[in-house]
Amino acid sequence: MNNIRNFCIIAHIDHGKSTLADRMLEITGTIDKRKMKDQVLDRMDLERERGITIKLQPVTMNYSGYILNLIDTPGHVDFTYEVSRSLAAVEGAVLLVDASQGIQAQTLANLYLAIEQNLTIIPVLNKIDLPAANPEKVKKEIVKLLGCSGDEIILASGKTGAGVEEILKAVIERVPAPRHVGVETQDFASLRALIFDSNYDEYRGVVAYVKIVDGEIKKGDKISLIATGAKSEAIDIGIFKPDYFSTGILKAGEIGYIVTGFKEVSECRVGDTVILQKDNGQVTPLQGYKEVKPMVYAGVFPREGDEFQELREAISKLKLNDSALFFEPEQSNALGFGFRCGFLGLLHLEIFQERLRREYNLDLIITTPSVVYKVYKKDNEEVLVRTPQKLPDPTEILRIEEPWSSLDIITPKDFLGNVMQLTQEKRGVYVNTEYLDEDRVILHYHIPMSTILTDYYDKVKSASSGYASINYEFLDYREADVVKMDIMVAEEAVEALSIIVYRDEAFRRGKEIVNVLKETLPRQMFVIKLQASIGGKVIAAERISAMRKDVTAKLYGGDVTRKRKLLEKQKKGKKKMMAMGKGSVEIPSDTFVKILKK
Ligand SMILES: Nc1nc2c(ncn2[C@@H]2O[C@H](COP(=O)(O)OP(=O)(O)OP(=O)(O)O)[C@@H](O)[C@H]2O)c(=O)[nH]1
Ligand SMILES: [Mg+2]
Repeated sequence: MNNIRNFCIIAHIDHGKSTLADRMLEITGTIDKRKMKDQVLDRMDLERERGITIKLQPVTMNYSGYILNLIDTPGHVDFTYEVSRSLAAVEGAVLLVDASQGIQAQTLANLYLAIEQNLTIIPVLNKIDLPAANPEKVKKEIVKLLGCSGDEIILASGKTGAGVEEILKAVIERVPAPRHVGVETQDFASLRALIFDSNYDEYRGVVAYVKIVDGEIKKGDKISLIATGAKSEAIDIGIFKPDYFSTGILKAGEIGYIVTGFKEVSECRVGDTVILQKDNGQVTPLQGYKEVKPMVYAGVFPREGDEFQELREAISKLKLNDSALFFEPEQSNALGFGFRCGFLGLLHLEIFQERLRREYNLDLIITTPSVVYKVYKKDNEEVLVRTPQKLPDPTEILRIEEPWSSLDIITPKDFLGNVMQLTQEKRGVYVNTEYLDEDRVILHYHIPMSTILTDYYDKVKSASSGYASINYEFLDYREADVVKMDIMVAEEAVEALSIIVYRDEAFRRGKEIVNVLKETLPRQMFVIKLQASIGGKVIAAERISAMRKDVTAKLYGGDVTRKRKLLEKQKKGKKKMMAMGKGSVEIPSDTFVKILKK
């Protein structure tokens, strides 16, 4: 066990984690040269198309007599849960900082997560090949942040390969071998394996990604999970290369997978402990994970009404590979049976929708995303409102509270004014400022969660020419003056488009939404009225003009009567379609997110 080293690569988004992992895989000869491609650990098409990592990805490498288990992690704030689960499976973290950008908001957030887990941190200054790199300045930032000495920081480039061997050597020297908690004779101890991720594989079924903390597990062993009580047999066992590579055995300290043989996907949960059935009741569970709290909710309905069962199955399977996802069944008058789902942010929602479409061939209707409001009613009842439809009648409401978050913004001083003005406009409450170095600051604010989830992030980016970065987490609930706004298309309220808005922003938001609809809805044979209303009162309106099919084009010459007759017929047709109301107006799936981001 002394020759095992487990570590993650953590960093702010785009600071080069997956590219650095590429070089490590090459140096250690883990991946065949012919199979090598850029960011090879980004295994989903979606990750490759977007150029971002969405999923944690473990891989086992051999290097100068050591077994190195690396976990590549995402950098985007919506996928922080992937990072924290990875950190719980390892003893060290390589912290990358882009030498041209310096420390950013998720550098700090991910570093603090690693420190909480008592991990050994190896600071790396990455992308030193960039002409804009400023290693001396960034080095100072890191020294100040970590309180380490300058020589502990390794200078590297995932692009050229500079410094990469040095990082591997530092992992071996500085990161401790996986330590056993409890009994001295760990090799003979009872099996305890931490499930840090899972997946549904078409051929293998439910696969658990595990770190073996104590004992060992062999193919064919009878296993059980402590929390869910699920029992089964380990059908196959192996390591990540990064494809599944069967070894038939995993020992204390190692990271690998177990093909569980579970029939129900809900039996396998991240944070649970795998034990041998014979040890049932005799071993204590490993410390699991904090439940993640979704930041934003949306209704998810199949576009085809009869696909509810497929949707249920698909979401349950996807949940295995996306443990931050929350879902519960929901019924809507207009949309039928579906689910209310919780996400960590809008990108998470977008990825969820896209994965269901690609991996499960499901087309969805997603209602306008919303945070959770706490509604205190006059009859002393307190309700959590996750969807605008469930907001009680205004006459019943005493007050409403909304979630707030603590927000950290890292920005160059030059943009301080812009960023502060924007944040104030967005209802942010200033807390204080810290200096990162002579020309960069960390601003601390408190701000309503709903603001961040909408357009705040994009606006901060443009207010700072792209230089500022943000991180946020839930803080508390505070009173909010909000109302429900209905959106009518062709004079019928579209349930999926209702939204809860600040009363003093209702007019502006109403106008914005009908404009977005005007731009996104396809034209029809008839005029479509678009309206926003509050409590039945229209506050904004637009219309999409009719597409006029020229039915007379085929007619030759001046037969006026026939021409008139045809036009009459066309008019009638229009009426019919109008009567069908919104049933005939298709609303594209991405409209809902577009509205929120506007
Ligand atoms: N010049 C230079 N570019 C790099 C280097 N490492 C990565 N890049 C580029 O930076 C971009 C982001 O690289 P990734 O490896 O995907 O970054 P990441 O940290 O894995 O990103 P996320 O997983 O989405 O957080 C890509 O365009 C890379 O080609 C480097 O050392 N030098
Ligand atoms: Mg990546």
